[in-house]
Amino acid sequence: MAAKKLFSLVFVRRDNQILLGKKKRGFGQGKWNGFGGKVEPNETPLVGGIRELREECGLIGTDLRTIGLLHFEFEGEPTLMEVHVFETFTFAGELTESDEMRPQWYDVKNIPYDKMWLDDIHWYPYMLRSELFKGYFLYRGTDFIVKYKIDKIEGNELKGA
Ligand code: 6U4
Repeated sequence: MAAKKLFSLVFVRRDNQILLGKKKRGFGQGKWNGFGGKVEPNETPLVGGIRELREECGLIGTDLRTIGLLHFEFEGEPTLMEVHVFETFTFAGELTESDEMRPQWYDVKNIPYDKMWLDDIHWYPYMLRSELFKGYFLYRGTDFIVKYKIDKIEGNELKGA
């Protein structure tokens, strides 16, 4: 089986808005996304998500809940990316721009899909409805999805993920 790399991805919500950040450097530079990154060896995805959210935009998520699980493969690359997706409707702290991310609130009806990862348009609708989901995407490069699958799931299917 391919080696697996763990990531977390956090979405902060308020009323009909969602907080996105424009990635200023590295993987996915220039794209709008949730906040997150690699899970450190001593962390759970939840702990990593809370840390990355704080590092990248200054907010402390106070009620993160697992909302989805994504797997990404890139043709010709041996590693499978496993991204644990969280939402929080409550938070503390002050929103600040970081070296990595420029945060901005978006109306949920006005998500900038044309400036995001190609897969986002497929699974954000589940996330925005707070429905648990599981997704798999096979990319060729970063601008073409060879195949994908998304399923709505029951909570217990995420246990042990
Ligand atoms: P460094 O550069 O070591 O600080 P780190 O912040 O740990 O990196 P980073 O920024 O590479 O990790 O993490 C990538 C982030 O992008 C994670 O939150 C997962 C997320 N992500 C990766 N592929 C994605 C995709 N296809 N669609 C998406 N989010 C993705 O919406």
